[in-house]
Amino acid sequence: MPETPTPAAFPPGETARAAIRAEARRLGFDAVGFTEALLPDAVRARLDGFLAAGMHGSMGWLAERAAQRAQPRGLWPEAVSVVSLGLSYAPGEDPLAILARRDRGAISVYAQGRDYHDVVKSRLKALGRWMAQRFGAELKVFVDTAPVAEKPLAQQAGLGWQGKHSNLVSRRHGSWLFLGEVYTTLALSPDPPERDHCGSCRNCLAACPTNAFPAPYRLDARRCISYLTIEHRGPIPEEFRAPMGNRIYGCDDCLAVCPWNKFARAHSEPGFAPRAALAAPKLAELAALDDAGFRALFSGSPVKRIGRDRFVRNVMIAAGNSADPALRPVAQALTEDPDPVVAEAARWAALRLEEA
Ligand code: B12
Ligand code: SF4
Ligand code: SF4
Repeated sequence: MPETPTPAAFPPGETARAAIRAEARRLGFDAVGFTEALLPDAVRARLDGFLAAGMHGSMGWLAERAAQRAQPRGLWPEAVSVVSLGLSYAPGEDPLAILARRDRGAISVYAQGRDYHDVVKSRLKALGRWMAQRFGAELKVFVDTAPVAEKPLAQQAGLGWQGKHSNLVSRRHGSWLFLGEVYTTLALSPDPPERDHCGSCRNCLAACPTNAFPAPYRLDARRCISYLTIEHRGPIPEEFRAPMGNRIYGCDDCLAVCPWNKFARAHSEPGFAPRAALAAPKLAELAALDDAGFRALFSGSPVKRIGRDRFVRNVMIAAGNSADPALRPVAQALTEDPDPVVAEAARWAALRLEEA
């Protein structure tokens, strides 16, 4: 375990904690907690187990920087404390209702508004600037993409616990928190970690359309629709195509069935308001997108990063599952697409629709 470095500013104590918490709230964060920049060896062991089993699929970047991910001081040796922050994106309406509208595409709640990376990052930077000015501390801010174990840190900082679906669940915000962190040289006394409140519930495990949970708390990402639609390049394996239904970007099923969501109030972040065009888009219109049309429709949205080809591949799987005869010529038209993966998915869809 790395040694504790000497903090730059010592000891700011409770006043600093209260001030940081107040500033984070003022900036719009819904959850704030503090923890030492040190994770138990169990986090590394679990990550190693996940990687050794190949459950990360093609996300090689998870393996490449495992030591930095599993231990904050592996990434930044000077880090003393971590401020863990949560921003709610709890939907105002049932996120699973769209699954019954087979001629429409289901885009995960988190991706229907502005890209959360931008929204969270700008607030983290504002908090970081304020902390640097106020306390003269050094700091670094992260959201999602850095090698940081965001969920174990958030649990340790008391924001919630890693539920059986493996995401962080909060007693106040349910499964709907985005996470971000400030690593700092400031010594801040830690909050008590949150304990597990899943009890005997198994809702999320039962709800998964692709049986992606080999055991409670363990996710085989290769089977997860979120991975298949966002991270996975190439053809989607046959066994997952029908269970995908009309999910074309991400998946909310295991999050949405969590009983702790009933305590969550709908978020009030204007940036996360669903864009009208992304709440229930018509598959026929999405299938017609070329590169320029795709970039224009998804400007400022996280969907943009998967590119037109991967996106239209997903749309073709949803079309094949739609049983909508009007989508047959749409699929047929894409069987000659210059992208071979799109063309193959379109042939599959056209055949399914013919059989239907
Ligand atoms: C890789 C990744 C993915 C992958 C893999 C998901 C996964 N569960 O790891 C894929 C693409 C599938 C994915 C999907 C989603 N993701 Co994602 N993802 C990440 C990322 C970048 C890294 C996560 C990671 O380290 N995974 C590696 C595995 C090994 O870690 P783990 O889940 O913690 O697994 C541990 C448990 O299995 C645990 N374990 C094993 N046995 C036991 C036993 C007990 C008792 C316990 C407690 C734990 C435990 O040990 C493992 C290793 O630590 C994080 C951001 C970050 N930097 O942390 C976002 C992040 C986890 N994702 C997020 C979101 C929102 C999603 C989606 C909901 C998006 C969507 N709607 O489609 C889905 C949810 C799918 C799911 N059920 O997890 C949010 C989650 C917020 C939250 N409240 O937790 C994060 C934190 C991004 C953010 N900054 O907000 N994601
Ligand atoms: S996001 Fe969907 S596919 Fe992935 S584990 Fe949850 S329910 Fe299963
Ligand atoms: S649905 Fe149930 S088992 Fe899954 S995370 Fe929520 S409380 Fe835990």
